[in-house]
Amino acid sequence: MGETVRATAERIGKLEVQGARNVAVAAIKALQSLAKTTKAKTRKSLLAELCEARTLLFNARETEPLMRNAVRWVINQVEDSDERNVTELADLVYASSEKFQKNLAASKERIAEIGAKRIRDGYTIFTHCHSSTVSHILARAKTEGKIFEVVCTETRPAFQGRITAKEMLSLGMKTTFIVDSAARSFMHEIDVVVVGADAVTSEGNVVNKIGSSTIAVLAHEARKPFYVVSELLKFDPATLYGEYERIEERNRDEIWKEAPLELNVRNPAFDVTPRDLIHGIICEEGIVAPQSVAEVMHRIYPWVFE
Ligand code: RUB
Repeated sequence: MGETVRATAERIGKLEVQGARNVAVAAIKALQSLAKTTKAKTRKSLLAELCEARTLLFNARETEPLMRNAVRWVINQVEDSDERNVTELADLVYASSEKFQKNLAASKERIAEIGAKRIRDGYTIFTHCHSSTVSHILARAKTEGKIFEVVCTETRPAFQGRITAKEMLSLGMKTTFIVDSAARSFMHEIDVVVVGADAVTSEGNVVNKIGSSTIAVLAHEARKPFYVVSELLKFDPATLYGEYERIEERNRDEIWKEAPLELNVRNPAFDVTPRDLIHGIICEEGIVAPQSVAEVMHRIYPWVFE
């Protein structure tokens, strides 16, 4: 087992790597370094190492179907191959990871191209947490010469909103930073809400950073469009077969280190935004209704259902 897989899983668990895309990329990069350093002598032992890596990575964070789909796909390439030579198989792991990352990068560009069209001159865009995909859309719109402002929440308890705020400032965007509980006070001043996604279920509901569903309700109340930006591979196939997407519950210390011990402190990392509150899902295939995501998945990524 390459130490890097263990180290990567730990970094993911500690939020040193955050955001679904970054988590997925870190995970398959760890498989690449496993492929480079493996001492496995047989196909069977390489597969055993890969399976151990899969368990470590899957357990790093619960609500990460993009990472699970990515790792599964890479390992499937080895399982489906008739190759017996370990060096060849290790090369296959490396090349497959590379291919997956290229596909992910292409999706990101396509999403940015599509999403940027929804941003008009003079808009104020509301976002929550830090989504590298949302940031990329905003950067693209800016490059296209659009003039707009961003309002972002700080995103308690881990303050990922600060990453977004700094990114927006570095792009030269006029940016307003608010506490999460101020969302309703600002909803009337904005034009559109755009958030990322960690998971999309078969029914078209979206799992994203805790507070996203509250913001969706507020957007609905204020009659502002609420868009979710998501690569299709954030779809969780297990939800099609009845599983609920598991919501990661993090350590209470993230909220209040010195909290009285008898106090029940809860720290769910994500919540579920029901599809009825979502205007559209901006993905690499276009802007789709949440209800259509499963169908689009079947068409574009049939292997996810295998
Ligand atoms: C991050 C978060 C992001 C999504 C999408 O949560 O909820 O909106 O992961 O990000 P955390 P991306 O900080 O707990 O990982 O678009 O980069 O995949």
